Amino acid sequence: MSALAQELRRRLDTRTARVGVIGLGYVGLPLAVELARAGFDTTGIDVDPQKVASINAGESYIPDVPTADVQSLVTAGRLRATTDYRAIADLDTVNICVPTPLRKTKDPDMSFVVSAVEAVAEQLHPGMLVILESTTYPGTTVELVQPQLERTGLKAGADFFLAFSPERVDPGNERFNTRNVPKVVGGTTPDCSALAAALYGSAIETVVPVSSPQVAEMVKLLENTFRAVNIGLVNEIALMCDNLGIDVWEVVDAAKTKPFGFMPFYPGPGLGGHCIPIDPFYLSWKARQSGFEARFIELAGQINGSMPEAVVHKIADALNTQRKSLNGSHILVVGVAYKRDIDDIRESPSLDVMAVLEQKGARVSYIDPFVPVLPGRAWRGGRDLTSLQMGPGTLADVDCVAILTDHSSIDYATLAGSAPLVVDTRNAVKGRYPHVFKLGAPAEAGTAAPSTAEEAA
Ligand code: SAJ
Repeated sequence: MSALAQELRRRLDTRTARVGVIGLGYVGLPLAVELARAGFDTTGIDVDPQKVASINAGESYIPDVPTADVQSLVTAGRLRATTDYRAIADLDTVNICVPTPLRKTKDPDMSFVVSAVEAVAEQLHPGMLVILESTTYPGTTVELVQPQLERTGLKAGADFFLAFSPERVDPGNERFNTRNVPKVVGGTTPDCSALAAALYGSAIETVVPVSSPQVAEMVKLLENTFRAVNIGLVNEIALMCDNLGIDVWEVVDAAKTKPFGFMPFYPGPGLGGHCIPIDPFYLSWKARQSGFEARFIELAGQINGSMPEAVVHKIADALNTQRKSLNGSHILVVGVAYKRDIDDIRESPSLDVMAVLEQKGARVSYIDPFVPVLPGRAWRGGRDLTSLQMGPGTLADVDCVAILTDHSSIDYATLAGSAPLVVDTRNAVKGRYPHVFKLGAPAEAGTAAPSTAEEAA
């Protein structure tokens, strides 16, 4: 190891290194807290003055980070936050945890990473360790970040140290957290890998060094593409089962009894969240740059993207059994968050379903205990909505209940018992009822309304 690397290693081992985290969201804040808890003097940096003020007031705005933890670390002088990027000049290490969204064209939007790296470059000094955590296409660290930093004249691996380490934060997961989820890390040189591993090793139980930043970047994309493709597969199986009159939920439950070589995924109204719908397109974009067409990713995207329309058709078909049209019907959507028991509506397929229902003339309302208000621009319905409360009168003028996200706190048996019609996309209603239509399962016999007066007689 060079003298610079040895000195940084000493500071890491003795917890005297001054560490920093850029981007204090659901990834950055938990990481900053773990580094401060490990004994480092930790500085959080964010463009949002509200986040900075909350942290310095000892308050957490991330549900997975207890305010008490922030309070005690700030009081101990171990954690602070600032909007001033010049603070980087005093840091020995900095982790970049800023968003990497997709543009409308499904191309990567690297603007947040570029501006964060630019800020680091302005303050870069010999002996610094820079780690990118933002999910991105393989090659970002070496092809984009390294040249941007080396324009200072300093060289990665010799004057400063550079690595990539994918974030594996699963918001709301009570079992897995920043400390106990293994951390993959790949440096541009062996010294870079060793120093990044030493930093994480101080705060995280298991560190998994890999040979390069590209491998580490690809690990994350494989993890999330695996999910997107398998969700797309089970959604296609559900559409097949709809046609074949087979209950896909029963099929998956039986398939998961296989103790090896199988992992259950479940059908749904589409693919929401800020990871799974986004990350695979970073990979397919990069593959396309080298002339390779990532067909699984594109196909999964098409299937998952078609699910909201499939759900609307299911609702129309269900109304049809009661001689009702979508146009003019009141549809109560249950669950607008993108997955169970969280309040995040980013990319939620529920919003797509609601927008299409509105376009087709249905009157849309919703219930979601985690999302009290829904701005019109969020669901493209042109008006702000507020979550209804479940009560005796709630369903009085409802023509169909559409269960799109199956929050645990809702009593689906009572809901199904008092609703005239239910479309269930999450198998939330246990059992089979003539008026409950499940995604990927046959309607119960005897549901068709009488088609002639004689039959009705
Ligand atoms: N979904 C299905 N069927 C499934 C699983 C998910 O329709 O079987 C839908 C969800 O409803 C949601 C979307 O897919 O709309 C994404 O769900 P997710 O369970 O993948 O949850 P995310 O988006 O919060 O993914 C995160 C990811 N974490 C990181 O990227 C660090 C992912 O890697 C995790 O595996 C996932 O949480 C998790 O396991 O909870």
